[in-house]
Amino acid sequence: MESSQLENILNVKYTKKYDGYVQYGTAGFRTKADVLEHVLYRMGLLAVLRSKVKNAAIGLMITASHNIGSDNGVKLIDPAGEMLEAAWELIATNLANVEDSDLVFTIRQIIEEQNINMSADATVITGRDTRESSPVLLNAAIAGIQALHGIVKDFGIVTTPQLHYLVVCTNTNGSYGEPTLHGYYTKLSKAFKYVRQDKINNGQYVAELSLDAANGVGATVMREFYNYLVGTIIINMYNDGIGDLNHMCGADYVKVKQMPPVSVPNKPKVRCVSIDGDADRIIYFYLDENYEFHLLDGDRIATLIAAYFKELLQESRLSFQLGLIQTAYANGGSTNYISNVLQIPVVCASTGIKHLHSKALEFDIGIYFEANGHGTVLFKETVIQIIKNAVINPELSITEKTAASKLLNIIDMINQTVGDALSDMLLVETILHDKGWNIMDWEEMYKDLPNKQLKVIVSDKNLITTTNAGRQCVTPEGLQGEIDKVVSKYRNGRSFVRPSGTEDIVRVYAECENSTDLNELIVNVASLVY
Ligand code: NG1
Ligand code: ZN
Repeated sequence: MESSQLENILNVKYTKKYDGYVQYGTAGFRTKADVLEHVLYRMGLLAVLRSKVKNAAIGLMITASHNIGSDNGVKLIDPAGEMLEAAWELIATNLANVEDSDLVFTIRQIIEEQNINMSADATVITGRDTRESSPVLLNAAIAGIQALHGIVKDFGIVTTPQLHYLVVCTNTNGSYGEPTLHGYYTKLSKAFKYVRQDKINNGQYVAELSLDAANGVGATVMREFYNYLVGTIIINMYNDGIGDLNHMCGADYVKVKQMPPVSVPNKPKVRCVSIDGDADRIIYFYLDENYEFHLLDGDRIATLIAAYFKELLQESRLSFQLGLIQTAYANGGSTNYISNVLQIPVVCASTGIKHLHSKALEFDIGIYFEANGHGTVLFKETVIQIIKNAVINPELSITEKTAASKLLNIIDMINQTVGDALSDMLLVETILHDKGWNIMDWEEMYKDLPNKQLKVIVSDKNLITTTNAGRQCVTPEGLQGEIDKVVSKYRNGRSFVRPSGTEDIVRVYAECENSTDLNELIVNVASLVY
């Protein structure tokens, strides 16, 4: 299509019916589902342009992750599985908000500014979660893609990480994996089975867990995935699709409220897992014999992985530079443990997965996790090659080769394209199995500092700006000084405030040594923001 023949992209069905401003934030557009139809249509158009620019397939995922069921959202996935490039977030925001009368002009402007060859091919890989509004929004996106003659490859109901996987596999001609859901299930489950061999339980480890699927897409996908895992682990699924999405369940609820989700039986010492509405976040929890709740969040998962990799590298006598990436929300207890006990470099990145992902790429093996349970591990291609060579090196001992071969299989179990709750769950289960640990053994690695998060509703969250990975306020002037004054009164106290990138609120985080001080600390800091 020539840029001069764009008039037929005006589609009366998808005219702009909402006057409010929508913004492409850290997780794409996310708002009330009923104002999104024109946005999805326009994102379909934009995905085609992006595909032409990159000369590769682009992903388009319809989900609002852990938000309530009446919300929805869309995000575009770049060719290597990464989040959309920052400059295009601004283009997306502008395109979503222009009046219908300016739509053709704006598209033409993007084509010119980005120097897009309109005769190039374009492929958009689409997927959606289980929200009621998702099919209608998918149709809008497909109409947009087709209006610019893009090819649609729709995978229907998928988790966000599955869509990232499909994009990467498509763009690497299958070298990362087969670009189908069957390919995804096979790759992960084969590696999982290999590492645990035929041993079902091991020491304190019992191959049975409870999964809170947040009534989301994770439940649908897990039912299918389970067929590939039969005989290795028992997964008892709750919140598996009947109840309200993310309502009193799911990883975000359990992490923020620090309490168990509804519907999961209150049985002490049972290993429980909560994932979120699009299955890219995961946290573990259990109740002790006094029915007290214990949370093992993204920080715990990251430290478990880091410690295990360190051991495997020592056993295989391979030497790579390991690094761990956290955000300001990481518990101080975990950061101390990683630096002082594991002696692995820790980097604090800004909140939002793209920031962690890019820092992790700087290491041979970069482990990144947000405290909320979103994360994965990245391996440099050279590292994978060295491990592959080690597995077949006749000069290595059996112990060295076994460790190298475990590492190689673990790499296959990990969805390196983005944080993936189901892949991360298999990884944690593999480590616990190999170590013969129950969930209490895992928790004993280090002590978390008591911590809390609050959401504060303010008239304009953007009045607060921050620096130093969100840990210090720049504006309003004087606010940071006030926060420091409050925090200094508490032993091992730490607190910060930052505007959320996904909700119209300001987040307040606090931790300190004494749990009885915690409420006072966070309330005092929150009161500075009102
Ligand atoms: P915001 O709303 O910017 O705090 C939240 C999470 C991020 C990330 C994004 C995207 C917290 C404190 N923040 O961002 O970690 O996951 O959503 O989903 O959990
Ligand atoms: Zn999510």
